[in-house]
Amino acid sequence: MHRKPLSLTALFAFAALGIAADELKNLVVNGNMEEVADGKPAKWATVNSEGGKVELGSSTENPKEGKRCLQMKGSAEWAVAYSVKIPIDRKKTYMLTGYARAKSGTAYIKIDYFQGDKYLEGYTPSEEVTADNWTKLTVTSELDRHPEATHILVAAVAGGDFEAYFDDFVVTAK
Ligand SMILES: [Ca+2]
Repeated sequence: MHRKPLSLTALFAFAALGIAADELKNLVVNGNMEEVADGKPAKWATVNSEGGKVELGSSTENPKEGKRCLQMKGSAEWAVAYSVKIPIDRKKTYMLTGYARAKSGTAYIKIDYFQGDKYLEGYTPSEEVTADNWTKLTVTSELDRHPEATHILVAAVAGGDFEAYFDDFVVTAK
């Protein structure tokens, strides 16, 4: 049987798909919270305000996506679970989407700005969630406000007497 070689049009179509796939690649390590280490979402760590406490866990209770989500339980002015840092291309804009629900207390997500390992004391928050319904949250990077930033990370934030759940964090660059 005579087979035609791939047409140029088809090759261009494949190239365009390659570019689209790259742009849509999720830059958050374990953003879907499916990977677990020591009973917690792997590659996520916590910090909290002075005098507060937070327990980080991997929960199978009503995840938004897949089989697991990130759980934060505790009491604090604020408690943060943060991702591995993402090196940035300053010519691009970074879009974070993620889901949160708060059984108690408050929950939101944010982008933090870093110069190497140094926190630039700047962040961009999403809307706040105070209900136990999965809510899609969106944050767009503001690199022009942080001219020294070389990295970002994404974080889940809970406050008050909280039991909050987070899932499906995705960062894409455009
Ligand atoms: Ca998940």
